Amino acid sequence: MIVMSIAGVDPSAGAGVFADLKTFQTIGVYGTGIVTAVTAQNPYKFFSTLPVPQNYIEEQIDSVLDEYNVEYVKTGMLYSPEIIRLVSKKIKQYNLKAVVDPVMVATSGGDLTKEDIAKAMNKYLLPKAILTTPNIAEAEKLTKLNISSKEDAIKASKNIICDNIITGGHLDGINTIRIDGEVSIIKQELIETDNLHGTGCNLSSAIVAYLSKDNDLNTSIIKALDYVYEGIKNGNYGTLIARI
Ligand code: PXL
Repeated sequence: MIVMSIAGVDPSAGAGVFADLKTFQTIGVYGTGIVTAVTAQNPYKFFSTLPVPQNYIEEQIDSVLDEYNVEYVKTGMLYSPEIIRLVSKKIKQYNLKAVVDPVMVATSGGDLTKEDIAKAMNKYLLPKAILTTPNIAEAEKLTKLNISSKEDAIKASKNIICDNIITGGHLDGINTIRIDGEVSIIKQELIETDNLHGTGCNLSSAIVAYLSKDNDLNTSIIKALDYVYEGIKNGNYGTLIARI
């Protein structure tokens, strides 16, 4: 049971590859981490981003997969359309089952993407994904629809290219899930907290960890929602005021 995160590094470790590795470890799978970009940030302030050259992202992926047998992978911060293209090429090459967290805007307002990357996500990555996990803002960018109600979220969920969960931290805790064309809703109580930095990252890595432990997609999503919810309650994340 070896899984992989392909994402950016947040040195304060509430989000990004470091956070993913902690989640993999906690759920009991062995995690590997491919770094697409290094950031300088803490939960309160985003300083800067240094993207890793494409050929070196590729070399990291090849070096791990040369030795390790990985079935499930999550992608997080990919930064540019070029990196999105590269990562989708590697997913195809190694026949990986990918959960895509379509990271676009940092909750702290930082530079997580070079430009509008929704187009590249839709064109290259989502057609190869087994699931994508946008929050409301990301789902709006992927679909070009406004989402301000449950009905809007259902419509957007049906419009996204692959199976998806639109997380409901900005929609009264209403998570909209579409698996094999079937839409379902899981409503969670919102918790009053300032510990939400990285919750999106941890949700997608938890889904991958549960999938790798032989849970089906629906069960993996439910378990991952519980895992993140408990983490928020226990204050496991960074301390930025935000919602997944
Ligand atoms: O949660 C989005 C995200 C993803 N990846 C990295 C981040 C953040 C948010 O800060 O830093 C590396």
